[in-house]
Amino acid sequence: MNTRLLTLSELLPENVDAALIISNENRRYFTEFVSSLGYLLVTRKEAFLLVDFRYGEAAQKKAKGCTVITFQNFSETLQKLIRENYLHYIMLEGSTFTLNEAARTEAIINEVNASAIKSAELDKIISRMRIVKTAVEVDKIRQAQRITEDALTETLKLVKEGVTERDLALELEYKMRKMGADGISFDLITITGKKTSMPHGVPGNETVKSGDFITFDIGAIVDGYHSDMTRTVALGGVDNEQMRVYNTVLQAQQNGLDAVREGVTCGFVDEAARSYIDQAGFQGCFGHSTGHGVGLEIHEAPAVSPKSDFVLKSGMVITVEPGIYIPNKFGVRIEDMVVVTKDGCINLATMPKELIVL
Ligand SMILES: [Mn+2]
Repeated sequence: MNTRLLTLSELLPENVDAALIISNENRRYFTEFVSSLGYLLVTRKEAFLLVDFRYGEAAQKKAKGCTVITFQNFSETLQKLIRENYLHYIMLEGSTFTLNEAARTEAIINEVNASAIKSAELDKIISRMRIVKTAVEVDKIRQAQRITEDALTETLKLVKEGVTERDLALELEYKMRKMGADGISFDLITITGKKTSMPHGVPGNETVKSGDFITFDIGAIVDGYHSDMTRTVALGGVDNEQMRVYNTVLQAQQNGLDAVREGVTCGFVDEAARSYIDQAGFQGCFGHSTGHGVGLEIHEAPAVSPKSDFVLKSGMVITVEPGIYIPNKFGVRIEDMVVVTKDGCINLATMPKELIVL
């Protein structure tokens, strides 16, 4: 077993003999092998990666720290492993098995007189491991962030009256992939005008117009690791109200960033950003959390949400992304991704945040 698998096997609760993992991200995290289907069985002594024929050869070559088994029949293979390794209690991942998969897997396990434990415990154990990033992981996130920024810098040159939101999203994706990204972190958000009041608006055929805000909430993936950044820019110019909202979000975001350090709660960071927005008279206009963890998934622990008592630790990667959204008018969001340190944070985003007017 490799270090991560050993750690997991040591963290298994006393009454548990093995963990059965099916999440793509978790299989990748523990074995470094990428596939869209597979099962990772981790006992106290050994780890087995079960894949079908499509992945057999590649898994033999690339999977780390585990014995690769290419199965013809998953049920028979799992039951054989349960008997040979004297497994009685097997924990399933609570958040990735569908109801159908859990029922089917439990039936397979029960047939050989073993029990499936269905709870959130295994997910919590793995989340606690993944939440603190190694230097290697941070480096991948940083590379993804570099690509995101370079692609946005290039794409901003194309912003002019008449360009559609869809075109901006496509240009960004093309550039990110050209620059070496595995893909995009999520469906890119490139929205303009009134649509910017919808935090997760979907790019359509609307065109960029002078006097409008344009929100870019974008990210790339490098070696499985995501980046996440939001910038709001304007075309032509902005009025006083737009400027006031922009500067309020900018200061709230700075207050959020200033609050980040090891030992503070996520609720403290959220409050630092949120209270500034509320005090500026925009109560009710910031209806989402201040941020979230980023890694092998675009949204992972910790949630930087109101009143959260979760305590930040060095090496966690989180976003700080407050916004103000005024329905039927416009919205502004500014988002950076940071690594938590002992006395503050390292901002992985280097792109300017003063309002860019194109
Ligand atoms: Mn985000």
